Amino acid sequence: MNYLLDEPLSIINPKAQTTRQNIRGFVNEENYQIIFVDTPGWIEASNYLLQNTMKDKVLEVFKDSDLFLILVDIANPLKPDSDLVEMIKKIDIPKILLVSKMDLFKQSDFQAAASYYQSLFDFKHAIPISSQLNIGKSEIIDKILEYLPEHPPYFDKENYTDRNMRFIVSELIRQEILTHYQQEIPYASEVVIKRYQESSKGHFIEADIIVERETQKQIIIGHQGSKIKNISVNARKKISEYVDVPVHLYLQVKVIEGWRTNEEWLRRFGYLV
Ligand SMILES: Nc1nc2c(ncn2[C@@H]2O[C@H](COP(=O)(O)OP(=O)(O)OP(=O)(O)O)[C@@H](O)[C@H]2O)c(=O)[nH]1
Ligand SMILES: [Mg+2]
Repeated sequence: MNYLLDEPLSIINPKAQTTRQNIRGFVNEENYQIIFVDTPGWIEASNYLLQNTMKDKVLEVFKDSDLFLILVDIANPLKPDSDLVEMIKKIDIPKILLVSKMDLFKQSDFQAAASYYQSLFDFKHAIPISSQLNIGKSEIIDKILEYLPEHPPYFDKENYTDRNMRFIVSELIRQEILTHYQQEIPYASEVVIKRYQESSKGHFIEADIIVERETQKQIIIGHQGSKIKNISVNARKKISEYVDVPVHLYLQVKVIEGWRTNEEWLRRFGYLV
């Protein structure tokens, strides 16, 4: 979606399950507005409540979508299980297969991937793409326009998302956690913005990093606070680049045992309504 929007809206990381929520991004042109929804990746076997909410987010989006863009990564090809195939088949809107990371592959690999997926479920078109080499964007937009219904724009065409700065900032901090910690830490972490104040001197932001256990808190903080300092410096730089003004960022680490499996906490963090 970032590639299509030409904006760094969704955070990106090699680790799976980076995206946890549906994020709407708009491509606005004089004659049209395309609303994309970047969803979490599909988790075949979900193990805890947060993961269930991520699957629900994916399913929820089809209720009012006109097109289903299925992004597959041929560097890590997924052999979808039969439940996933059945689920895709049941989604009764036109589908387009996007085969990503074509900078790493040949045209024949694309054809092989497209025929493999065609043997599983039906799609109208398959398009090879690479955000790195800028391949596929105009073809995707052209195809989407063929299916886009006539309607006045749903959102203000001045904006490219309906997400607010608090959300974007919390995601930029989470991106640093995904980058700098391994194993369970990124999955056990949540970021909550406690204060977001804009002044002539810049943006003052206070945020909590929530983890599930005291041991995880110590790992996040690191020896004499070295790790959290590093996160803070990097996140501040990224946020400042994003908002284009100086940023003052204050991070605290808190433990909330089992937040990922607790309905009440997931509701407070915006994963459940
Ligand atoms: N080689 C190559 N890598 C890419 C390309 N597009 C994305 N990537 C890399 O693929 C990895 C995953 O990207 P994400 O955008 O986080 O993937 P996602 O599909 O949103 O995954 P989740 O949010 O984790 O479900 C990152 O390391 C990106 O840098 C591409 O065109 N070529
Ligand atoms: Mg993502």
